[in-house]
Amino acid sequence: MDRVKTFCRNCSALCSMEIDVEEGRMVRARPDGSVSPYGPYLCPKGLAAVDFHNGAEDRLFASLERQSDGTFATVPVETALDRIGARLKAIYEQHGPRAIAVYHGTGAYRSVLGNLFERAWVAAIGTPNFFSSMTIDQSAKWVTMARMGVMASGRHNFRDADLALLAGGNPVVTHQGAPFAVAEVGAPGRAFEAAKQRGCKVIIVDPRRTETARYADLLIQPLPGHDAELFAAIAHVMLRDGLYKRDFVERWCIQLDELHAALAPFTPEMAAARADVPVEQIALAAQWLGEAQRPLVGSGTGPSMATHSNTADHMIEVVNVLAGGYRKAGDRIRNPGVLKVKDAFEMAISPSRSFEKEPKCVSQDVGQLVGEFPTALIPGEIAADSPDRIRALICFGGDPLMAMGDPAVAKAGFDKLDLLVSLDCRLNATGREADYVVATTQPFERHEISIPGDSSYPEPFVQFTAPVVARPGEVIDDWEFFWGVSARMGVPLTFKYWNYGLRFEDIPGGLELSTTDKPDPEALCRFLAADSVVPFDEIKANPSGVRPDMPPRYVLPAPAEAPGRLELCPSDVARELAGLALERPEQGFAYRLTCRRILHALNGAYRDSREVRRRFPVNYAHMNPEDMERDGIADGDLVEIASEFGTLRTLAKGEKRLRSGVVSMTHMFGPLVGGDDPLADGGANAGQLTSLTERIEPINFMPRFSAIPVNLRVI
Ligand SMILES: Nc1nc2c(c(=O)[nH]1)N[C@H]1C(S)=C(S)[C@@H](COP(=O)(O)OP(=O)(O)OC[C@H]3O[C@@H](n4cnc5c(=O)[nH]c(N)nc54)[C@H](O)[C@@H]3O)O[C@H]1N2
Ligand SMILES: Nc1nc2c(c(=O)[nH]1)N[C@H]1C(S)=C(S)[C@@H](COP(=O)(O)OP(=O)(O)OC[C@H]3O[C@@H](n4cnc5c(=O)[nH]c(N)nc54)[C@H](O)[C@@H]3O)O[C@H]1N2
Ligand code: SF4
Ligand SMILES: [Mo]
Repeated sequence: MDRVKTFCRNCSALCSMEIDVEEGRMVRARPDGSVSPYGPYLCPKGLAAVDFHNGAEDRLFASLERQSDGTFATVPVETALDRIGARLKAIYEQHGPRAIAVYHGTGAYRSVLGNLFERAWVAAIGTPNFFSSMTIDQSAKWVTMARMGVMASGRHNFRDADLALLAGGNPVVTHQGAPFAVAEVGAPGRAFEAAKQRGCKVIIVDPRRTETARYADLLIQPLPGHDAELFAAIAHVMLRDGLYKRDFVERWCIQLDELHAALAPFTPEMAAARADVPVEQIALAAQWLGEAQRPLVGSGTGPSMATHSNTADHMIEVVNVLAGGYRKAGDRIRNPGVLKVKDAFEMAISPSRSFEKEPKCVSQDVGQLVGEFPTALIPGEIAADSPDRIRALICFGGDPLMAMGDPAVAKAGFDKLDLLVSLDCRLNATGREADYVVATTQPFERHEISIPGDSSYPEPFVQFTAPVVARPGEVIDDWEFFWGVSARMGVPLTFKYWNYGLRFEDIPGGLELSTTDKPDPEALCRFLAADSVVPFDEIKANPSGVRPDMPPRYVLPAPAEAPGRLELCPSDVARELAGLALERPEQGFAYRLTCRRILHALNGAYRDSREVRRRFPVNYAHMNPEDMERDGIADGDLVEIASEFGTLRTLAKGEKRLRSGVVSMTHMFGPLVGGDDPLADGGANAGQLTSLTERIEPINFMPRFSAIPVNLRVI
C-alpha cells in the first residue's frame, strides 16, 4: 500500500491530505497537517473524497455525442475533439469570435491548468463572452467594487481582526472566506475559536441561527431581504454618533455629505421595523464597529442573492469603510503570496464603472464586471436578434441550466445554440441538453499547483501534486480539451500565470505552446513556479507542501501621487436608497424563501452520494416549528411552494434554528423541472421559483435567489 500526499480541490481551502492507494485504487483519505497552515483538517467532503472518486456517484468514463435521433452515444475523445474543433472553427470563421462563449462553473476554479488554458483559449479567440458562476452568486461584490472603488491595502486578515461581522454566510459549513466573507477557509471552526480566545467580537446577521452563529457575541436574525435597510441604519448611527474613523474617511473617501443625506430616512427604528429586529441590536453593532481597531465586515451569499442585493452590498461595504476595516501602512501582510509575491499599498483605487464601457452585451446595454458578462444574460445573448449573438457555448465544470433558475426561459435560450458542449466528470442537467459531453479527469488524476490558495492561505504556503491514481477509461484533463480544440482550430495558445485582477491579454511574456506537441503538465507547473520564493524542485521534493520562512512584509504607504478615492454614495446608489426608503412590502405572501447550503454536497456535485441521499432524500423545505404548528403543517408533509413565478413540491421539515416567516432550502436538487413526487425525483429544484426576467438587479442582472416571497400549502 502507498501513502500519497496531495491536496483536496473541492473548495478554495485546498486542504492537504494523505491518501492510501492499494493496487492503483484509492482506499482511505486522512488530513495531512504536517505543513498545512490550517493544521490537520478535512471536512466531510474531503473525508469522503475516496468515495466520490471511486464512483459513489455516476461518473462518466467516456465522452458522449448526440445522435440524430436525440439519444447519446459514446464517442472516442479524439473524434469528439475533431468534430467540436471543426464546428467551432466554422462558427468562428462565419460569425466571428463573439459567436463563441464559455461558462466557467464551480468545478472549474480549482482545475488550475484547465482554468489557465481556458483563459488562454478565450484570449486567443478574442471573444468577450466569458461567463461564470460568480455572476449568479455574489457579483454584487463586483458591482460595489465598480461603483465604490477598492482599497488596495486589502481587508484585515481574520487572524488580526478584533471585530468580525458576517452577514448571510455560514463558513463553518461552506468554508467560504476572504476576500468577501469573514472566516478562514480551512478548519473554520478552529479559526473562530482562536478569534474568540484573542477577544475578537463576532456579529452574525442571518435569519437562521447558523452553525457559525455558535461563535456570535451578537446574533441579529432579520427577515431576509432587508440587509440594505439594516446596514444603512448601522451606517446612519455611526455617522450620527461620530462612531466612524474620521481620518480614514477624510483621507480616502468622497461623497460623505451625499451619503449622510441619502441615509437620513434609514433610522434605526425604520430598519428595525422592516427587518423585524430589536432596535437596540442596530445601536450595539454600530457602537462595537465604532470602537473596533481592526474590524472586518463582510457577507456571504445571503445578502448577495436577496432583494436589492446590489444596494445591500454597497451598504455593507460602506459600514466596513466607516469602521476603517482595511489594513493601513505598516500593518503586517500575513501572506504576500509564494508563487507570486505581491506588495500592498495603503491607497484607494477609484471606481472603474466598467459596466458602462465597451465591450457590451448584445441583449442589454451593459458592459463587463471583472472581465465577465452577467450569466443571467446567457439565454438572451443566445436568442438576441444580432449578428453577434452567441452560437456556441462551452460549459466548463458547471451546470448553468440548473444554476441560473427559471428553467423555461433558460432552456428556451439554450435550445437556440448551434453547439453546446459540457466539459464535466458527470452528466448534469446542462450535459443532458448538450451536443457533446466531454468526460474529464477528477482532481486526484491530474497535476496541480496551489495558485488558487497562493495569497489566500492564512500563512505563506505552496503545494504541488502529481496524479495520485491513473485516469480511468477515456477521460482527459480539462486543459487537454482547450489545447486539443485550439490545435484543431489553428489558434495557438500562450500559457500564462493569470489570477483575478489581471487582464490575460495584458500579462507580458508567457509560454508559446505548439499546436502539435502536447505540453507536459509537470513542465507547465514548473513554468508557473518560475517566480516562486520556493523553487519548483524544492516544492516537488516536499509533497506535504512548503511553508517558507519569509521576512515579514508590511503594507506600504501610498505613493506620492495617489489620486484614487472611494465613492461612498454615487448617484445611482443614492437613487436606489431613495426608492428603497419609499418601498412598500410585497403583499400576498406569507413566507420568504431563503438560500442555504449543506455540508455534504457542493452545489450540484455529490448530491447523489450515499451520505447526501441518506440525509436528504429530498430538498427539504425547512421551517420554523411554530410557523408550522400555526399553519397546520407537520414534519414530512408534502407541500407545494408557490412564488410569483413558479411552483415546486417537496417535504416540510421543522428547524428550530430558523426565525419565523422563513422557508429555507438549498439549490440544485432533483431534475430541472420536478414532478408531483419529490421523493421519486430526489429533489426539488429551487430555481423553479425564480425568474431571469423579473425582479432582477440592474448592472449584474442578478436574479432574486433569496428572500423570495412564497406561499405554501399542504397537498
Ligand atoms: N458544503 C458546501 N460548501 C459550499 C457549497 C455547498 O454547496 N456546500 N457551495 C459553495 C459556493 S458555490 C458558495 S457561493 C459558498 C457560499 O457560502 P455561504 O455564503 O457561506 O453559503 P450559505 O451557507 O448558503 O450561507 C448563506 C446564509 O445566508 C442566509 N441568508 C439567506 N437570505 C438572507 C438575507 O436576505 N440576509 C441575510 N443576512 N442572510 C440571509 C442563509 O440563512 C444562510 O445561512 O459556499 C461554497 N461552499
Ligand atoms: N436558486 C438558487 N440558485 C443558485 C444558488 C442558490 O443559492 N439558489 N447558488 C448559486 C451559486 S452560489 C452558484 S456558485 C451556482 C453554481 O453553479 P455551477 O457552478 O454551474 O454548478 P455546480 O453544480 O457547482 O457545477 C459544478 C460542476 O463541476 C463538475 N466538476 C467537478 N470537478 C470537476 C473537474 O475537475 N473538472 C470538470 N470539468 N468538472 C468538474 C461537477 O460534476 C459539476 O457538474 O449556482 C447558483 N444558483
Ligand atoms: S474544506 Fe473540505 S472540501 Fe474544502 S478543501 Fe478542505 S476538505 Fe476539501
Ligand atoms: Mo457560489
